[in-house]
Amino acid sequence: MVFDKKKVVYQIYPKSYKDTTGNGVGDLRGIISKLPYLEELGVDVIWLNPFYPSPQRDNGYDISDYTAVNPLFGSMADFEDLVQKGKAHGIDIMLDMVLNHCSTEHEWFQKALAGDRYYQDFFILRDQPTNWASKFGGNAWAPFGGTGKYYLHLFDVTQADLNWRNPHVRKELFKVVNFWRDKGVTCFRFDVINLIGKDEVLKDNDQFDGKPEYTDRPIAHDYLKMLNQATFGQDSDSMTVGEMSFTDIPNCIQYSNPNSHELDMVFNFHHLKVDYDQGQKWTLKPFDFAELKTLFHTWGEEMSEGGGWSALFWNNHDQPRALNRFVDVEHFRNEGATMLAASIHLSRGTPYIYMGEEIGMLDPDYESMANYVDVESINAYQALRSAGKTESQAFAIVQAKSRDNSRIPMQWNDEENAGFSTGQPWLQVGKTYRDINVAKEKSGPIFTFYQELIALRKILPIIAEGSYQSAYQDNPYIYAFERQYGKQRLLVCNNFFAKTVKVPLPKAYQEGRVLLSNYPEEALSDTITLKPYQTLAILVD
Ligand code: TEU
Repeated sequence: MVFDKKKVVYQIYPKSYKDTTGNGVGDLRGIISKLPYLEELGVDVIWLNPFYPSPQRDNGYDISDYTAVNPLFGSMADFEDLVQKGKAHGIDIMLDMVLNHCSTEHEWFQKALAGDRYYQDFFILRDQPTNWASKFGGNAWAPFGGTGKYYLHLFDVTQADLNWRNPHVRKELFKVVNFWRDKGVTCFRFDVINLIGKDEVLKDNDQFDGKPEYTDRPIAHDYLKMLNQATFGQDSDSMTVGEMSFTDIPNCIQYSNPNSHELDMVFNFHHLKVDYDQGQKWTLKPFDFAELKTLFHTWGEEMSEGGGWSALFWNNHDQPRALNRFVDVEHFRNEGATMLAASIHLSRGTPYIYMGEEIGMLDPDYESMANYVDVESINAYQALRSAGKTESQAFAIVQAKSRDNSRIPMQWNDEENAGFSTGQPWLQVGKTYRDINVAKEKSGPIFTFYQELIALRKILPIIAEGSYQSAYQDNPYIYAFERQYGKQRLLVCNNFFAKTVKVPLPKAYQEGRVLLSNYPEEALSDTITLKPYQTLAILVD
């Protein structure tokens, strides 16, 4: 069965959502306590970042036990309660499955290290390392104990890549997914799942990254079909999303077209690299709007034509806040936040909201490196310093780019620690929490706009299902698209700049009606005037 396209997903970083114990770390009971809030917003699914036992070197993406709950976040009984109570609020739980790698503290790795041949074949071991860089800096291979061999870790040195070529590994990983299915979970997010199909022969290459030897290889599609068949493919109400690192459109169509029996939808990150200088993350550059637009149009049209499906998002736990990247937040936070929301919620794909986005949360603007805890940020700062950047230059880059930007505690109210915890939060709260918090924003323009977008999607199939065509391609300020469903047409115009822009409105739309805007409504005529960061959606029935 094809999953329900009317659904909207809300992402929760459990460590930072709501702490009920006072230990400074968010927990499952905290999430349960916020279910009424999430129901009021209108979301259907909550995706939880990993809460399994883990040494927390990469905040839970280094899993040491796939089928248990880290006591830091609560117990298995709490999780079961969350599933039950979630259902009572009309909310399903989406679990994060990190099946490309596990922690070096996982018993599989420990047994392998102790000399067990069966478990050694669970990992990617070689006599000689290649020249590939790890995605978190340094070489991607580390000595495998005292054996003289090396193991592959595309991420942190404590995240060992699993050998999917070994059928025993696949069997174990499928068992993990089925363990959670048995708990009533039907929705899954698969971490960097396009990296699971490593080539048999791994070689040095000029880019020092080995990407072609492990990204989007045909065998990854085969493994996904097996995963689907052995696990969630058996549920009529499943919903799955694959996180695709450095991918392309043909592969994403294949991953997400229902005929392939792989996944329901895919995340890609191209649109969040338009402020990277020469493709490098640890740089500072204003965003390139023309590039952003071309990417959205190309992906939108080609995924639509090929029957693929995208997970649409501006924010997640790995990204600084989109508001800080794409909007003049000092003057137009409300307008910018609502425009960004409409630009994906009215587009073709499933929208994902990252906690705090619905109240327009911002980056924390920390003033010292001592505030940052993320392994990637700390490594990057050191690498920038070694490459000759001054302390303040390196800091400015980390401040703009760190993943900790989005991982700060959720801002519930203007009380101590933003109402997140009565203890010392594991990551310092953002500076803005006295002005920007749920208590204050719930009746404000951003939260209510999100409610409206989510509600519209439920009643208008053109939003959930319509096709995608680009519009006003040549206008340098506007990102616009048309949706089509039977005889209905929807035009969505988004002004990405702090200036007023006028464009002609085609005749057919002059007779339409304004479905939604983030400015007071005006009558339609032969020209539309878009105010700073205005979004305007016009429907023709
Ligand atoms: O992220 C995969 C990924 O591609 C990231 O490396 C991303 O590019 C980077 O964080 C941006 O700087 C996933 C998870 O979302 C991330 O939190 C994990 O650290 C990573 O996998 C390893 O599991």
